Amino acid sequence: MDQYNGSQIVILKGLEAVRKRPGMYIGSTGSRGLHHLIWEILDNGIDEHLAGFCTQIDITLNKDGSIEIADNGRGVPVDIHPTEGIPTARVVYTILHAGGKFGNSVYKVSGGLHGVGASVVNALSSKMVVEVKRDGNVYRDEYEDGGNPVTELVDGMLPVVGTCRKNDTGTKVLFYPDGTIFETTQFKPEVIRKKLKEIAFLNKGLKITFKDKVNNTEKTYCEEEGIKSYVKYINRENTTLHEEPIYIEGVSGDIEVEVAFQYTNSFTEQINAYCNRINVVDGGTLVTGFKTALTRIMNQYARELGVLKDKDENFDGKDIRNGIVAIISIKHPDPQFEGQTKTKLGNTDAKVAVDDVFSQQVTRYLDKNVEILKKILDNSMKSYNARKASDKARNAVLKQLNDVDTKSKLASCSSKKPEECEVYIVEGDSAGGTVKTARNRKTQAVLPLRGKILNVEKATLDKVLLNNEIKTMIASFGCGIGDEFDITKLRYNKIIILTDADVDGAHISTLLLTFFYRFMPELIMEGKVYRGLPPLYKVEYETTVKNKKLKQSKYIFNDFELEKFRKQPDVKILTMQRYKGLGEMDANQLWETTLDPEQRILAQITISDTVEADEITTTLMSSNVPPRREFIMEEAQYATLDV
Ligand code: 28F
Repeated sequence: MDQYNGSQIVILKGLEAVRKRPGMYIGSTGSRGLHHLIWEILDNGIDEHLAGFCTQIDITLNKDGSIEIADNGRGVPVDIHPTEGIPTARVVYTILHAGGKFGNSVYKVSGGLHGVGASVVNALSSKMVVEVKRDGNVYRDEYEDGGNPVTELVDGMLPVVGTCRKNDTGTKVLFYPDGTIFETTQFKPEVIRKKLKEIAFLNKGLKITFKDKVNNTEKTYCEEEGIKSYVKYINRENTTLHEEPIYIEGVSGDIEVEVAFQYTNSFTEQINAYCNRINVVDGGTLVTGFKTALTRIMNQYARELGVLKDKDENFDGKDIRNGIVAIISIKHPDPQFEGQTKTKLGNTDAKVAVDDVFSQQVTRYLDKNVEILKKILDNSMKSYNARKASDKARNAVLKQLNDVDTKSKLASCSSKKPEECEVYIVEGDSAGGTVKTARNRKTQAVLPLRGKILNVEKATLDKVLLNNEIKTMIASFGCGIGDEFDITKLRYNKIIILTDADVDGAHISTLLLTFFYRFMPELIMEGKVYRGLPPLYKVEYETTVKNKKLKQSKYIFNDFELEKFRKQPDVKILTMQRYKGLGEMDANQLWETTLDPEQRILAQITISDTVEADEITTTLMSSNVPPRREFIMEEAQYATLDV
């Protein structure tokens, strides 16, 4: 390659680093990481929209597995880059962190916090083609095997492969994810559709068309009402207290603020916050600004209207947000993202700006719409009263917890050292019985669960506390629940969920995980929760070792493993037993496969980033069953194996 000069070598070294440690750049090489490639390229088109130059983005999933993304923005510049000496477009696609996202003033506000750049996508693609329409020309550049340019430059410029009208501009990127890097290269249309929907809500007026050539479908996403439609969409199956979401927009200093919210009759609050279109899952200053303003304003109204009589009486912020669904979206010229996962906004001026814009506009709206105001205050009053009542009830139940008789159900272990103790939560009394026989009595406790535990998704804490299975669990763990939760008091180092590998088992573990996630999230955060993986098969087989035929047996944990085993040369399967449930194993088999710390397989339940956690809970909270099952199956992918 004639352009393979010194700087090109440096460039390829950069991309090489991406190929060596893809996880560092896109999180994983699984399905999530794969889709990240699309989001990266998409982000650049959205940035061009944010800058005011792009109205339409087309995404095509091709039959050959490639993805094509095209926008009608200005087109990536193709001039010779002043310092790199090659076309700017090639710089963008081959130099790590190029693209003008960090500290570059090309884009006033950039959505690309996570945007590690188009070059990363190139590095992880077996082939990539970029086409730029600018100044009436169509320019093209092509790369292979992780970003190696294969297009010969003409007088240092990208070749012109066609012409177009002068005002017809844009960027088109086609790429094939590299099958030697990703565990799967199959894009999931439903994942893409879900993301495009969110993008459409957050980018009012942007038209995004998704063409799925594999399934022959096409859909255009465009939300003229932006985040207001987002709130409507979230509440599409909820009972709302007022017809239309309240929508507020304005500017304070150089910060643009948009808020949409609507009350429902549920007992939860959901506030999704975005800064420059980035979902700040941990909230931060923009959420604080919204909450402070809402609480202050509603308490003022409550007093004015005589809803609150006593001068010193106030609604709690929680009362006022009871049942609220809100989207906050701001645009900030210099966002500071904080926290371990960089998902919390730190700028103090964002708090002031949201408070400022929100309080001005919302009072104007509520002064005119007193009916709605009254409904909100009435709702706050209900929550206020319920909270007072349930505080009492909860304290009573919490006190009672100390007296819960765990003996009748829990088979405890003799050791009192939490670091060596584990508790198996087992589906059903009969399997529970076998586990009790098989276990190591010193360190392994067993808690059989009879039937299904309460579905906690919509229940309040005091309801949850009335459920016997749950009460026993809390009492056995010893660390309390909710606000009173104290992980240092946990009696076990591992909590191991053991269910049959069928749908019922999956459902039970979903319910358990929902319960942990909602009321004892630290258990999961601290990596205390595991799922035991009992084997599916036991095979007896014949194999040849040093010219001698040997009979051996082996446990196999899934169908994939079985297929692999079958294909092995030199192995002749003699008998095969399929375990339909834990109940079919005797104590010895159960010990060998599922209990013995030396041999068992445990999947640690991890919620590594809060985004995932949030999505999972939402999925879990939805009332249709299929997505939940999918969660259980999918989630095993993320689980780390600890053999
Ligand atoms: C399918 C994905 O990537 N669209 C893009 C632009 C437009 C400009 C640009 C992109 C300039 C200095 C890098 C054009 N004219 N869609 C896309 N559209 N990048 S990516 O500039 C890149 C920066 O360093 C653009 C004037 N300014 C910017």
